[in-house]
Amino acid sequence: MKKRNVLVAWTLILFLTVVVLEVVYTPYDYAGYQIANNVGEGVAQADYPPIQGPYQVVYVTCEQWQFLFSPHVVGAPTVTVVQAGVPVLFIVRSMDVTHGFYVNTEGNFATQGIQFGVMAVPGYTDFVTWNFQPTVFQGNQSLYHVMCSEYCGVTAQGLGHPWMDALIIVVPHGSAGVALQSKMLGGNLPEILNGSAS
Ligand SMILES: [Cu+2]
Repeated sequence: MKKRNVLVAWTLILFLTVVVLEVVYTPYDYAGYQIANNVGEGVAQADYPPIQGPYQVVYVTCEQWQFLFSPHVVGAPTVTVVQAGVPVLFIVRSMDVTHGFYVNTEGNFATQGIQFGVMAVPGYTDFVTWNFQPTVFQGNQSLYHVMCSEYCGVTAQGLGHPWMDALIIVVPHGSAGVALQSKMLGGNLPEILNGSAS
């Protein structure tokens, strides 16, 4: 092999390695990500921002490679439904390795309106509060996309960290919203917790 070809080959290998690492390790690299919304990498317990209750309590179990909600949509454990205007207390646990429970508005990452999240550290109970506002309803619901923001391993296509996602459906405040929420959740409404989580 000519010296030049060896150089070209190694340059290509280095370039591809950088690209692959960048794609795989992009927990906080999404376009539009705002550092001010970060609860802090490595934070085991966090509530950002500290919002007063009463809360709708949603449990999130993180595991390779999915987020499981309780309560959740009937037949869809990775989808939950919350009511706008009532703060949500997400209680987040990991069953295996460290994951990141990271929420943003659905759609284009460059135009996303909010991002918030919390680390899911094995052995800890982590929590984060958020008051979903009824701002972007399409029909009678708005959608928030959840993804894992901590590299947590990879396997074949269709599994692994890059495909670890979930969905939060926000319904309007009030009795009509609650009726819809109850219908989607099969009657299992989130428990309501009074007080402050901080
Ligand atoms: Cu993960």
